[in-house]
Amino acid sequence: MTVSQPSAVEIGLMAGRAGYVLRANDRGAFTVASPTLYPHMWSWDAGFVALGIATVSVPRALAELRTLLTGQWATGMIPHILFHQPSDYFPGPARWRIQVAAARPAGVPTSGICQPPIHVIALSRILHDARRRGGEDQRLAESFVVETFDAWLAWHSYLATARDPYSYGLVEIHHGWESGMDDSPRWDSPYANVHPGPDLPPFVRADLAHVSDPSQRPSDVEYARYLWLLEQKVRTRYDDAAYRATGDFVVGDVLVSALLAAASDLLADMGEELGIGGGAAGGVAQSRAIARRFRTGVLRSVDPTSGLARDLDLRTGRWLEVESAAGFAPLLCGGDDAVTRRQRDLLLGPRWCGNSRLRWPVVPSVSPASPAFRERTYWRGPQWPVLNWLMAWALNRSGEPEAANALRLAGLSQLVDCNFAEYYEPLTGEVLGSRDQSWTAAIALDFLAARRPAQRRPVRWLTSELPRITPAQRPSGTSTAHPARVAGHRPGHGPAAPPRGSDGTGSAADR
Ligand code: 9WN
Repeated sequence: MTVSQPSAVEIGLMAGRAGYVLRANDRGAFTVASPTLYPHMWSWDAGFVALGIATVSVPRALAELRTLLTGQWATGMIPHILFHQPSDYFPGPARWRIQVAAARPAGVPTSGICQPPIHVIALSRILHDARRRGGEDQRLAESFVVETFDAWLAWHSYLATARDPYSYGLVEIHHGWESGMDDSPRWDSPYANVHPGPDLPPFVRADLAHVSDPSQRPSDVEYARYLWLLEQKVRTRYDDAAYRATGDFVVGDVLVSALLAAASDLLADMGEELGIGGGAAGGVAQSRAIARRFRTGVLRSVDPTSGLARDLDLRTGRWLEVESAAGFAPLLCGGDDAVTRRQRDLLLGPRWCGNSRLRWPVVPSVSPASPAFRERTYWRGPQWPVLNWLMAWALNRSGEPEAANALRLAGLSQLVDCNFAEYYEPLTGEVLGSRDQSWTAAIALDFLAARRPAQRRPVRWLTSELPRITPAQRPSGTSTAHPARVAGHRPGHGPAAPPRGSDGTGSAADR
């Protein structure tokens, strides 16, 4: 059976429906991550949400980031959740008990851990778009960067110091939630050393009430470990050094490190362009130094055999060898052309986006060829549209606009049913987890607004280039369209990397 290409009407509906989802999830100064499962502001969700909203309203996008910064701790940490309103979400403020922490923010209740530093990457894109539009949007975006430059630098410096005290060049995470990929098999080995004590306060999970099938979520055993680490953070009063001395889970995260490196370079670029953060000891120089250290750390983690970056268990000193999408960290931060080329080929090849079993040729959270792959379970295999966005962004950044565009188009095809799900079953395309997830709708808007070269395209223009969609390969079936075939890209024959544009995309501002 061949599924026909989305029509112009479907594409138009997607833009309208994505905007509607973000409007419905808008609570005034912030956007909930999803209407029922995640009724609060999440840190890395807010970054993606802001860049999607910016395609419609630059002031509202900037307001999202401004609200996020109201939760910033005195250490510079941006917490992973801001709890603006009561809800049944668990664990909520009563469990996080951040009143024990001297560095907590005044005003808004928050969690006590963080998430990947995507925010400056989003801000850089918003600035780039606002400049293209000029006028009031440009003025607002530029003054926002000037106003918040130090706050972003403090956030990055927190990660570079409190979370990398020995200058390994890998950001240390203290909880799987800090990776954004909660139950990824990346963390199976370190979590095996997390043993909830008998004094773990009892708990009732709220998340299972919001999904149709509990097996799509982490298990109760996993949840007990998550809550045990939370207790350990509370008992060390959210002091990073004290937690490091006693906590069960301390891991160097390659994806967080790569995002920090990329975001730090972009912050330095913006500082230079706007004439702020100057001088030898200024924010620009600090940002460049952070970028260099973490890029080096990420490149050092690459497994010569698999070509993928590896996390480092800092409790055991062991590299964690799992075929997860985080292994493409070097593609995000660059720094070694040979590694970048190898990663591009891997990403488009049969263990990843080019896998013939995939319903849509977009990056799965775990390779379908890996023994750890579980097609329906959360971060253990399903496709997360935000990961696909990151891969497309990274390909552009490394001078691969055709491959990036193929991921963008396949990603749009995946979203054409307008459910904007949290994640997708990679073999059947079934929607999983929450519906009307804000960051998924935001990604759709950003993908729809992508321009080439240097111009926004009318939405209907897209229909002619959407890939022909076929169902997943069944025993007797045909294979699905792959990025390489869709875009005419021949792995191993991509162009050499051009100089980077100011928003981190290719120099022709092409995505
Ligand atoms: C815990 C909000 C968040 C995302 C994470 C995703 C999930 C939370 C949860 O939802 O995590 O932070 O309760 O499962 O794993 O990446 O930011 O969308």
